[in-house]
Amino acid sequence: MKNLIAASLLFSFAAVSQAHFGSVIPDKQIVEDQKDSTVTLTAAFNHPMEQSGMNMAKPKNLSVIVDGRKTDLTDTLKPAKVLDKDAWITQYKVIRPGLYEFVLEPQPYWEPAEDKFIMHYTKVMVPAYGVEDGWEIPAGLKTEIIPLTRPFGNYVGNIFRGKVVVDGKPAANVPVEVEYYNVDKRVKAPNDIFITQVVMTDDQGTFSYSVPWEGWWGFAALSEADYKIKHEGVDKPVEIGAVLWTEFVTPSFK
Ligand SMILES: [Cu+2]
Repeated sequence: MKNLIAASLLFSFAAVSQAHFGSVIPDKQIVEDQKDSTVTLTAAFNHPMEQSGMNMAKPKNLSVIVDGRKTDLTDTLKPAKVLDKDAWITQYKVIRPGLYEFVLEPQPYWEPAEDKFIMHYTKVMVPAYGVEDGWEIPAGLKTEIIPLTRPFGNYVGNIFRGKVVVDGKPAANVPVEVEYYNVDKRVKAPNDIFITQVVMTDDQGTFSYSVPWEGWWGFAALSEADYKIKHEGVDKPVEIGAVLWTEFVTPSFK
């Protein structure tokens, strides 16, 4: 009996510790060729390292920011399946040189296992035709990671640094969960503890993480919103996540 209770306790802890990530991942990290200038973006909500998903309701908003100008792409989203769950896809043709910053605001997601809503504001940046300026400029989201390391063109082993803000103010001492987008589950964690890597922001809201192998990595800085949302008539807390995706690459050697 005691063992059973212990086991079920363990079980519930394991469920709680699963890290959710909003994801917006482009099919290429850089646009450099006019003949291959359409970026396919996939928006989903999942556990990237474990490659298990949740259904994502149609996002409230997906926009692209170029030279400070924001264009709404929400109507271009089409339903798709990612890891057998509802996800969203769009294609965006990049014509001019510039830094293209894609930002997604989701609908609140009700997570019964955590008794709260989750909203991950997610962004990814794609430099096009040699222009990379502006990656350090905030997008003006409710919460976001402002990169202190350029969020593209990075080698494996580089340290990624970012500053987390909520309503434009530094988010001090909040956890930043880090996960690898584990395509085809090619990486196996030695223990569940390894699935999500965790760092904290300091009192300035900054964090750093050294990326150990190539691929797309998601950084999710988690705060609690200053408002509640009702679930079946009861006020529930809202986890707001600032998520940023960035790809790290191993160069080829002659
Ligand atoms: Cu989940």
